[in-house]
Amino acid sequence: MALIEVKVPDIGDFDEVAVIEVLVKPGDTVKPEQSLVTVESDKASMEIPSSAGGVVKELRVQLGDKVAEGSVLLLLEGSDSQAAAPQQPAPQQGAAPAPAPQPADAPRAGERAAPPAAPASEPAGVAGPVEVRVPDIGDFKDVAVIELLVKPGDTVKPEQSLITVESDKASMEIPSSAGGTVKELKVKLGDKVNIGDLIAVLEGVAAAASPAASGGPAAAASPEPAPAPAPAPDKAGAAPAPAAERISPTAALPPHQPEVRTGLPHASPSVRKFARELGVPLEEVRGSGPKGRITQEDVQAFTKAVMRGDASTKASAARAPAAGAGGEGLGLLPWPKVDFTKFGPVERKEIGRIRKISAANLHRNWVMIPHVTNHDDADITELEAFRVQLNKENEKSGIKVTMLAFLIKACVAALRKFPEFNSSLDGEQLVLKQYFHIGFAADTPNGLVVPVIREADKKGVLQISQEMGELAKKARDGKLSPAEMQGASFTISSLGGIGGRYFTPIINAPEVAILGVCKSQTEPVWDGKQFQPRLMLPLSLSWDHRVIDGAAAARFNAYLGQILADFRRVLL
Ligand code: CAO
Repeated sequence: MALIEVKVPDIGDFDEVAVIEVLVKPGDTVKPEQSLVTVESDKASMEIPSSAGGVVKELRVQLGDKVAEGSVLLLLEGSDSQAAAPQQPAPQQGAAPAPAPQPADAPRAGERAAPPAAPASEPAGVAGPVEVRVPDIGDFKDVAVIELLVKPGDTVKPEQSLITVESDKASMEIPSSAGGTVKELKVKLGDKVNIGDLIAVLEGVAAAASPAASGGPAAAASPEPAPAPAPAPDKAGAAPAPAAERISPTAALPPHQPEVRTGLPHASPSVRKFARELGVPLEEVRGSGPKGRITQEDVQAFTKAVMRGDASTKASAARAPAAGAGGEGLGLLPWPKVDFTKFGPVERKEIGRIRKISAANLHRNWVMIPHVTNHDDADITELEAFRVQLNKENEKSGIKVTMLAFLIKACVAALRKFPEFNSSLDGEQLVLKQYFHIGFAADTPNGLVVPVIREADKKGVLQISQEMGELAKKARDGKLSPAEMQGASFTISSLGGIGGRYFTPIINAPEVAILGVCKSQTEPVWDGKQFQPRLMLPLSLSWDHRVIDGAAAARFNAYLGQILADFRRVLL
């Protein structure tokens, strides 16, 4: 199957227009005439249809790209049956003129094409009242005035939009054919206008931007509208191609019925441009205009609401957890793309399923929870002696008690005393849990998992040790059930068997705190008279500052230290 390059057809004198919407993606099947992208100049937006049918193989443009006639939009794998007539080259200066736009070429639903300014009724350069009329707007009859963009007294420039009109299929801004001061507006909201209708009277006209002023066809002096759309001058001020040589984006294609497209937000090009400048997603703005049309005031109101915190955009709500891919969502630089092979040999490995899941969760938690970590030390000299003694006594039972089992019990006591550490945030409410299910982070060959000891408050250290051993084995064998990893109200992450001093554990949402533990060491501790060798356990408590304050965290750690120093306090 042949690959077809779909290019931007002749879009009149709109050169270098920005791509503001990409309506298809690789893999999509498109029909001939189906819109592929929306482009926009500062006056109009229009959809560029496909010249053929087929499957999109590769997109050659992205949002924000500037395109002009002939730019390749995408590669299509077409089938003969789907391929439309190949796009004709756009007529060149001096080539045989293409027919003037026919009804089938009128803007399609969703297109918002700005017609060229109608010639002013006074020659360019003549000061005095000038009548600005509705230019040729194709086959649009009786279109409603839905926006007045100027008022009497305003100074307008040639080509500045005066009003927006709308049919049931498209909206367009009508530009001024001259510059000057608006003396009188001859239309009001809701009026129905047609080609040649008077829109405004300008005075103090200094220069006209009609085709006549630009050296275009000599129709300027005529108060009658031009017989066919005459292009506005291009940015460089060069004479535009004669009207008869301009074709609409769809003119190179077989005639088609206008199709109604409901996906685009209902707004004029100037409002779209305004929204884009502010970064406002128009599809999330409620339009207060006729037929739900979005006005500039709607965009302003939306922006104010977001700034006040009364509303958020879908993108901003979704952004934080999703930002891992690039960082652009948080306004950060994109993640560096480096060809590491330039610096030495490398091997690429797929990231495992568990690591992917835990990475996404950890990232969300780190980004969304304002973490603070308090570090402290607990004197576990006596507790460790007891633990060693216990293990000796229980040697035959096969149950090995580690410090973690004591820590679970000690944490339950601290959670009872400081209930906000055993809670979750739910909107405006704090959910205080009356159960004590303690998760513990387990390192497995496949990545990090967090099995849960349920109702740790009702279990003794030996039972907790036994369950922990079983759950840790299941975790390493990849046999933990989802239920065995759910429902924790607080988590402990122990690196005690490995080493290190302190670290910042990431809170396991929707919990609000997590205790990190590192390897205990014998340290000289001053008892008021002399240094004593004491076994000190480093504790790192991370807590959610939306729920917990620093003083409470310091008290929690201090209390935990007291319990670990004298475990009889658990009974109190
Ligand atoms: N200080 C000194 N020694 C400690 C200790 C501490 N705080 N905690 C445990 N130890 C000792 C144990 O007593 C044991 O010693 P022996 O082999 O001499 O008996 C040894 O370290 C190994 O203990 P363990 O790690 O097997 O047992 P545990 O109950 O302490 O931990 C488990 C179990 C599953 C939590 C652990 O194996 C594990 O996976 N830890 C890693 C958790 C993790 O990855 N956390 C980071 C999360 S953030 O990425």
